Amino acid sequence: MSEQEIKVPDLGGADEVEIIDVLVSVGDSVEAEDSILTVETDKASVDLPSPGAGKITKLSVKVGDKVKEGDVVAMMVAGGASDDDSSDEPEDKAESESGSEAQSEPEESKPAPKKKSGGSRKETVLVPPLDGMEDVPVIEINVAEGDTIEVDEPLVTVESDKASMEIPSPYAGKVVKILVAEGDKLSEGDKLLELTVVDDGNEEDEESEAKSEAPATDSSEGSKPEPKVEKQSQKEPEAQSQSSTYEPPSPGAKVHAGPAVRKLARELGADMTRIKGSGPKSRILKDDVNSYVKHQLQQTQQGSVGATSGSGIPAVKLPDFSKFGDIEKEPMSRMMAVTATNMQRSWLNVPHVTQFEDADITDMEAFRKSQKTAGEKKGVKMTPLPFILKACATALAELPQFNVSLDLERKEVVRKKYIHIGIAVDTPNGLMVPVIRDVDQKGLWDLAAESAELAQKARDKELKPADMQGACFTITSLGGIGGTAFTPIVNTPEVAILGVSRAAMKPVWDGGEFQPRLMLPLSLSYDHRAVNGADAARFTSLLSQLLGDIRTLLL
Ligand code: CAO
Repeated sequence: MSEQEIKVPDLGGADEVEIIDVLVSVGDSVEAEDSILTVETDKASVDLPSPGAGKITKLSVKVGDKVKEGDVVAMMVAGGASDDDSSDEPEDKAESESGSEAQSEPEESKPAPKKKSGGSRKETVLVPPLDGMEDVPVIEINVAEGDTIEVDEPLVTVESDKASMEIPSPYAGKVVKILVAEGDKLSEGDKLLELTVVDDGNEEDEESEAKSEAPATDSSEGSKPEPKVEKQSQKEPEAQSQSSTYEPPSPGAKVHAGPAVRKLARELGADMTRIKGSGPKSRILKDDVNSYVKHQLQQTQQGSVGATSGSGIPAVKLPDFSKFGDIEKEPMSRMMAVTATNMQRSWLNVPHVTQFEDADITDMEAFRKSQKTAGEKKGVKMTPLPFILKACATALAELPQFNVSLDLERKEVVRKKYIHIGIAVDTPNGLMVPVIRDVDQKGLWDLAAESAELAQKARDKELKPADMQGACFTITSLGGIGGTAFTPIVNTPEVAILGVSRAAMKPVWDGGEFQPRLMLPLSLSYDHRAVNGADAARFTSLLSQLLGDIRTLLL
């Protein structure tokens, strides 16, 4: 097939333009109009398209070169890209390789066989011309002994003062021995590695193809493929945009990485501008990409404690606190980490609104105190909590829109016919929420005994997972500690939570004069998707009414 020149087309009046990106490599199959390279004029960057379908046989330019209309930038052999692809289909080669691997040793010393059936031979890959450079250090070895590789797969990366290049394999085959190490200095003709090359029965075609791809190749002396100058594909931003967990790349951020690493990052949808390179001059290596992706996955699974929240929200950046004074670091307890994840999940998922109300518990407190002796006999302490539990159970029964969970995936509201209420317990190990079942069916003494028992179990780390499951609603009482109001976070998938603050004597206008009344501050946070504001006000008013006259709890 005859070679065709790919020339710079009319540049819309621009004289000389700089190549900012080379989008193909020797050996790549392209379709008509596929972008070959990107140039930048004063006004815009422009992609130069391929004049037809075929295979790139030569690249005469690199990033940074200046070109003008009519300059030849590459050569190609015409032909349908898909047809071409089928001739070097990796699967075909892999198949023939596995079928002939056992024969590789006896075939090794023989000249390359001219036969249609598969066979194998050993090749030594040599360093190709390096743009006139010598003694260029190897900064990365991209393959390992035993790897099965494809034609054009990068073998090693070398880096000069000006550019980094990957030396591609002229053959498909298996890496037998790597003859260089990182840091070695290479010049044209140096031995790179030994390969067992598999013949797939189409050797003549393959040879002529290999020659056009790598003119210096000589199977008896070793091969000299064209090195690939580092390039960045156009498709990268597209791959990155697939993941909403990444911040947009910082404009102008310079990324140092070879094509194989860029390819890997593209395949994994990793934003290279966010990856820290561990190679020389902060060059990004394959391991860096893999570690970054692993880290991102872990954060997503843990509910986002890292670079982003999993909702595209940038993480809080921590300063070096030790600059300001002595510090000490300790790992988070498991409970703290789990609570953090749950809180953040609820906070990010639920549109929260908090409704405030005061309940006049003067009479309730008088009654509660009157029960002190009875409580001592029973060995149970009656605090305000059982009254609040009972009042909440009544309110949940009367306003069942609070006793639901939302299944947004199925667009369903799950209505619960039972009333189980969680109570937040402050323990030395963190917050725990044991659940009291069927609160509506239990008396005040039972509720007092059960809440005290569960709170003790929580503090003694004796709660079982089942003790903390199944709540419809949660009460978090800070009344024993203090405060006038707070905005609790809904314990999803419940849709509401009642915060209780410390009761205080307040002057309350009775229509004729101010009366000293013991007022209990209530803070009801709710999921505004499930509950509307009017219902929330009804709920807290009802609570206030029930606690204001506890006889109504019996009705
Ligand atoms: N106003 C005034 N006094 C109150 C009160 C209120 N709202 N609630 C309780 N008290 C009093 C009690 O009557 C008791 O006083 P006496 O000893 O004089 O009788 C004292 O405060 C201590 O009560 P308690 O806290 O031991 O008992 P409780 O039934 O009220 O609460 C429990 C039990 C488990 C809810 C509570 O101990 C607890 O852990 N609270 C913290 C919950 C929490 O951390 N929530 C935050 C979650 S979000 O971070």
